[in-house]
Amino acid sequence: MSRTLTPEEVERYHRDGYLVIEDAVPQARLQQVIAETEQMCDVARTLTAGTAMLDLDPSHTADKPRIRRIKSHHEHSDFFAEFVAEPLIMDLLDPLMPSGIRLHNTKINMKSAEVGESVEWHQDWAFYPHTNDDVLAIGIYLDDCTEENGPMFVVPGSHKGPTYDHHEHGYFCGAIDPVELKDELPKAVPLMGPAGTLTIHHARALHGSAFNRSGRARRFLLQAYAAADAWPLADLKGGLDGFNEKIVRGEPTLAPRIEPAPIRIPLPLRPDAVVGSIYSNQSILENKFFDDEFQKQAAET
Ligand SMILES: O=C(O)CCC(=O)C(=O)O
Repeated sequence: MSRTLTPEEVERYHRDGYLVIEDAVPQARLQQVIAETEQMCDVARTLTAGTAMLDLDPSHTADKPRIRRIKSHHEHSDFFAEFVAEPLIMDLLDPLMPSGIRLHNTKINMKSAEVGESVEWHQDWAFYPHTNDDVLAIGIYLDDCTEENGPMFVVPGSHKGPTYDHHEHGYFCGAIDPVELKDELPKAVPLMGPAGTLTIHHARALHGSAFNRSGRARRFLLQAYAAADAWPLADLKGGLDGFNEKIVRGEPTLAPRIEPAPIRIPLPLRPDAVVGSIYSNQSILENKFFDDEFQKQAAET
């Protein structure tokens, strides 16, 4: 049984730039999502290098498979091709995107037990600016998520602030120098909950997440959506037909809505940038917040 957001939740989303909805995904549906995710990971036992679907952790071996991310899960699975238009997700998002909803991208961040990779602070908006900022991502925790296994943190209200520089050495790296964020990061809150918890975060919201050094995995399915009348400024992957095929609710439009929001262009790319790997692309950031040395220096200053 699906539901839409309450007026109170809509107000909170607009104020804070994020929501956490526990028990949003019924257990039976969640188990299907988990089973499909695990099936997609089976192939990792035969791999020594990443593929278009799987981003592997540097510690991966065939005996001990360690996957960092399933990239674009909807492109590799019939189940997920349908799940991007899951009514329970669409009904929740309806009041936030009344002009219709277009899928932007999908991924499942796996955060394996003991080695789960951190994600440095960033704004999704810096990767894909649009003509208006009705752009967001839903996340579904596939495992119980607590302080110990690397929850995603969000800075409340940051979706109304600046769009930060996500470049290092002149190249787009998809991460912000934490020195720029020293007044913002103390306000960050962890988004946690039992498996089946659904999160929504605004594309301009500052967010990131720490390593998972615990003994429990923290798998997090993410699906990003834009309002049907928000057009990307940087590229139109797949031409007009491909773009329109991504409408998951409502109708396509040739009349983009333009509303001012601060933007930056996610270019130039580093010559060796890895498509779909935020981990690899963020690696050139000199000051890493989710790094013991940086934390130590920050505490001393
Ligand atoms: O997995 C996480 O906690 C952070 C996800 C994220 O921000 C991303 O993959 O862009």
